[in-house]
Amino acid sequence: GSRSPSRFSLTLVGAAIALGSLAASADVAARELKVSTVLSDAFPWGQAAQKWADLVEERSDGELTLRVFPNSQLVSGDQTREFSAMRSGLIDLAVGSTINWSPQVPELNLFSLPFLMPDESAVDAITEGEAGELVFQAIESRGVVPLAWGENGFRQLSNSQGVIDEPADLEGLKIRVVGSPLFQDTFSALGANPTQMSWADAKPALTTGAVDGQENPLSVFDVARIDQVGQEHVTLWNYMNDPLIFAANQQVWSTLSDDEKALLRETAVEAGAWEIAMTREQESERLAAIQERGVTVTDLNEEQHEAFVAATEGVYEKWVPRIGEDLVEAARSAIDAR
Ligand code: X2X
Repeated sequence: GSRSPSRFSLTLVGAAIALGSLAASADVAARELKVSTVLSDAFPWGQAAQKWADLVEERSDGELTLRVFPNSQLVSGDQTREFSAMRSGLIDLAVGSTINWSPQVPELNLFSLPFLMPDESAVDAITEGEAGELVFQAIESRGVVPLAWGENGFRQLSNSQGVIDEPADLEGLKIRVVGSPLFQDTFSALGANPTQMSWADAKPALTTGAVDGQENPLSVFDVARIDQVGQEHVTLWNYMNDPLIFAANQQVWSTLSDDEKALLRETAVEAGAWEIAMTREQESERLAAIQERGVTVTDLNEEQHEAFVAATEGVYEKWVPRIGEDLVEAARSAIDAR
């Protein structure tokens, strides 16, 4: 069949429209957004950000590019300034830790309440329910748009001095802690001598023996080879879990089209789910690798666990009011109902 004139002109009109919209998108094209992370893509955390960038790259036809800046470099290594920097526009996007953002968003201390979340399903019950919604509202009310959850993981205790299976073993030990003053209180309650410092300063401090111990997820211990700086003892106490949050600066967010917003959100959710699953699956291999390198790994029995819980109860008295009774209650009922 021969092409009818009317169909031909329709095709031309279509082509013109297509060209027009191409030209229009070329005007705002190749927009690059900066993503901040504390850890590089040697770690699941950095891989979460890279996955986000890869998915956006794949699906935005090159209109939107995410460029990942690891090692807290956008805040000169001071990870507790990441949230402020994102709020002020120095950072467009971040995949950040609840601990590091808690100085600006006190509600995020929820996840640091000692022994609140016994297992992974407790974490999910919070992040996927009403409590998670309240946490996202708290972030939003402080000028940042939360998009999705990831996971740094359950934080375990390591030290260079000996096996720790009761609070008394922590007596006088110098422990490197992060971010929120809540950590100061938890480790003081346990009789330790906590010192707050950035991740950038942590390994040197462990190397010189300026501190005796630290706490981080097994993935961080494993990848950063914390065993090589004298940390020969690990206690698996699951005392808190550090979720990651994908988020955007509000100003940047408001300039995006609805399609771009949907794309960023959908890819963040996907990258987060991917990273959470991967981190959890790798946990047993990590443990085996650490043990193979000669690290003593200590599990707590029920009685030992209870002793740590009892010793840190005071942290709740001080911090629940700051976090918000309603939020803590929502988290508790989600955990009970899981
Ligand atoms: O500083 C840490 O310990 C780290 C890397 O786990 C966080 O950023 C919370």
